[in-house]
Amino acid sequence: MHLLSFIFTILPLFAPHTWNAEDAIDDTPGYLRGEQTYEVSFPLQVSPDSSYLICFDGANQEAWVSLNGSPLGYHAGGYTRFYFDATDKVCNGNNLLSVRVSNAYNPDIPPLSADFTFFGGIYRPAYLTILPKHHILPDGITICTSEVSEKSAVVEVRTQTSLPEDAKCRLRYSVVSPAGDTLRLKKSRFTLQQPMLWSPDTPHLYTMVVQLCDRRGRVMDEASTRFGLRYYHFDAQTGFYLNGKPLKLIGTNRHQDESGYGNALEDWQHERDIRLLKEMGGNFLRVSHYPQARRVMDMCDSLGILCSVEIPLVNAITESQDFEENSMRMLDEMIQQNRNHPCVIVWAYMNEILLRPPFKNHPSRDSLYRQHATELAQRLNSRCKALDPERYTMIAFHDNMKLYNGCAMTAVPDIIGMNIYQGWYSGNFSGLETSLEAQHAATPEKVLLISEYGADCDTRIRSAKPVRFDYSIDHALRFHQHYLHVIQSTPYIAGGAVWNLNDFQSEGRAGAISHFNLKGLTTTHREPKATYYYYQSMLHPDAAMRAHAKEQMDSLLRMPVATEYPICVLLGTDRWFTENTTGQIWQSEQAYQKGSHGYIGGHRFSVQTNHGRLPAADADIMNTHNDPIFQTARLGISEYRLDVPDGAYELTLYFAELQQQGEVTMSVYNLGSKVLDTGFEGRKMTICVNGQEICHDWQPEWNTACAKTICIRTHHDEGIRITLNASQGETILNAIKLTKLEEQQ
Ligand code: GCB
Repeated sequence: MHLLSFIFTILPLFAPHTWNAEDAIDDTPGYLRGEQTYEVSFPLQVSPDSSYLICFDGANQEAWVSLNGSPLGYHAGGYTRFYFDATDKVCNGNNLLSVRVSNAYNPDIPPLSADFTFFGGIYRPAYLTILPKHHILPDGITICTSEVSEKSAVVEVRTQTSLPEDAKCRLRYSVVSPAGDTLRLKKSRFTLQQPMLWSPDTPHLYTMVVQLCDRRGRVMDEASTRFGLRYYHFDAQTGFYLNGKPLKLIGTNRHQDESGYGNALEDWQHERDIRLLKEMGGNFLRVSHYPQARRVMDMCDSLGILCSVEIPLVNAITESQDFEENSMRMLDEMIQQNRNHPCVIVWAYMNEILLRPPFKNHPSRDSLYRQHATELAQRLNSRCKALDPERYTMIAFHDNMKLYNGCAMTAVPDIIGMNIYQGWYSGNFSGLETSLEAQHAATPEKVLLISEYGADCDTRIRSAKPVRFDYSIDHALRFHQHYLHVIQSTPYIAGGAVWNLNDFQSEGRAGAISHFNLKGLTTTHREPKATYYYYQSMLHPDAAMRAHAKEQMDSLLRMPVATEYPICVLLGTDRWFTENTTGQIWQSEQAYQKGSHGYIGGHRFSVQTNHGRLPAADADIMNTHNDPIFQTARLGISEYRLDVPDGAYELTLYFAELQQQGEVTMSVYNLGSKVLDTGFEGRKMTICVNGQEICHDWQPEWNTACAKTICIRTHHDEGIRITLNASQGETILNAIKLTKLEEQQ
């Protein structure tokens, strides 16, 4: 970073912005993936002694930049910084900068597909940097630390400047220690005695200041970078060691978005997230699936969070030269821009790369594709090692390890990252141990780290009988209790990273809150869930904080109590639901018993998938934010009876058709992929309340919330009887609400 002084000016050009903040969470499927143009004009007094750089911290995912009508450059890839030297294009007076940005699918630019929204825009700050004519390049100081121990550390500085290599200039170096002492250095390679080591408990940071001087020793430019000194290694049998001591890596992954902002976050939001992780007691962040804002990495340095950082090769590759070149360039940029951060210990370059192989149904072509993917992994791995021999490398694999062992891809990186969702997408919790043991047996010499694990959880949903895909806090908590225990007690597991720190946007998802992946330990607005407090109660170094976290968790886990009135019931489920706008509690269904209320007859709706049944519809229900009221139902129900005292009532029946006719392809996030014939041929039903017909031969609309309200006066202890009769198919009822009306005196 350039030092703030008379020789350096920054002029903001664009604040973080995305054009998908709203359309990626609305009820209409899809979001704009195409081109938009940004323009800004700015005045300048051009000096011949200055250089003018137009800098972008991130634009997703292709940017064509021009200044005053002439092209400045093009950049592909949405997650790294880039800049263009505009010195010969700026003019005195008004300058017009125009940036065409596209987030359209491009087969040559990763990611091709992934479970997150590909927000378009100049979503990180863009600015004009005015530097001296001869200067140190942005991100131009590289610090290499080797041979670090308690006694000494060898540090080497490399500096890239705007001058030709043979130019007659001098570089001067000085180091400011964490204690604030300045040490002037004669050479770019030097040894520090008794270094103050960096660790999660003592995140000591040094600052390297580099001056670019002319032949007479006059300073032409000055820049600095922070760095830290620590040593570490991974052991395939016993895990991770930092500064000679064992340390289980426990933390989360993180996505860079928030509802209402898309991915155009400000620094305070990045800071808040890393603080949340630290306060939880985490010591590890998998910066996934792409390099993130500078502030994220700075915070990890300052707070002592160890990191892996990766480029966005997710789910699949394209076997083209351009795809490979773009991947390599992303890798170069990631390493160049992040390597001075002492928090970074691992570079990663692929995630679940064989999840969506394009030639699945052509075995010979498929095996060529896998071979190509493995070769690409080898080339990316070699590149990491060539650029930065200090760090470890990792690939995150999905839990079908035979596939990756089979094509020798697991042999490529130093660390095998395993993304495991046993007890969510498949099987049950103990599948975790089975997967780990199998992989440890298959590759005993390899370091294993659980790079992802998590369960979706909507803070509004509770269940006394939790099951996977019910989105309840209760299921998620059990999931995390099991996984954390296994991670902590398995010596050969170097650590684990929860998927995810925060709920994040994934436009194609449908669930309790559609367009979001709900595996966060916090909500999209970063309110901690009970699962967050669980980790804090287990990991925080301070006993009083652990006790406080336990109290917080217990208070969030108190079971809601049904209100006397209104009586609100979800049919076809064990879920309880609390509306967050009104606080209204909806209880789970119960069978009718005299003197109470409940259903008579029928069975629960559930969704048949390729991998078992889901307890609730995987649908984004239109016209409501309270989807869980509509996502379960009782089918074939003949009656709902409420033995209430005589009086005046308002009754609302809630409906949404959950079954589709004909062939349906389910979302892969809800265990689908194949086309299934539902066998459903529609329904027609007639509903009466105490004999009064409220609909005749009617079918609710598919996926659309609908409420039918009537007012009733009951006499002679008749109570309320809702009767449902089908003339075609089965009846359906999703939920009911009964409100007692105030009697007029
Ligand atoms: C994964 C992916 C991640 C998804 C996650 C999920 O394995 O790496 O991108 O978001 O699973 O929740 O399905």
